[in-house]
Amino acid sequence: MRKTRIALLEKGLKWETTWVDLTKGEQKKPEYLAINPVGKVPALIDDGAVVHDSTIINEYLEDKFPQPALLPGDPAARARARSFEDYADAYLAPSLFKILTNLRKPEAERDWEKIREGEREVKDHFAFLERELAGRQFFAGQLSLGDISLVPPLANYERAGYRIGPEFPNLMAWWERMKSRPSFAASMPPD
Ligand SMILES: N[C@@H](CCC(=O)N[C@@H](CS)C(=O)NCC(=O)O)C(=O)O
Repeated sequence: MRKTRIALLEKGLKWETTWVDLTKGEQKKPEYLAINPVGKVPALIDDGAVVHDSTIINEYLEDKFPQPALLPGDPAARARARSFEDYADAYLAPSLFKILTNLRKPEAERDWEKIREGEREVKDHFAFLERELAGRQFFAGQLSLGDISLVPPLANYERAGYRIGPEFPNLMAWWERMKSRPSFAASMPPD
């Protein structure tokens, strides 16, 4: 998953990828279930340890390879960074899902009400993120796992033809900042 590739890249770590073809159901085959019994990607194998779930993998990377740090030192700032990780997964991603799953369907099968609902929700999320960035370069002051978690959903939003509007200048500037990092291009999915 891109979120994990960005964390690996930001930490300067090397890894080898084995792509699991979800369209062929490879994630439910015994060979993969032996690695991740939950049957979902991604999973990380490191030094004999198997870690799954992209959030947990990134926390593992932070614990095992603390430099460069992707969480601030102060407990309150760490909690703030993690809260944006949670926001990306629990709130932003489900709203985007309403849009993207429908846009992937043939035109006649699209549920436009769902798409519009998703679009409205995304705007509300952007308004929140805009406020949270006031006076900050990154959501928790320094680059963190919180910023990184927001990148894949926003990249998918852009790939679908949407743009963050000029009514969200802090978010736009932050997005350009994230896209200009080498980890953005280097983590691009293969398709
Ligand atoms: N919370 C998990 C979600 C994992 C997840 O849902 N992965 C999807 C791909 S993005 C998957 O494996 N889907 C295949 C399936 O559910 O069978 C994470 O962040 O790693």
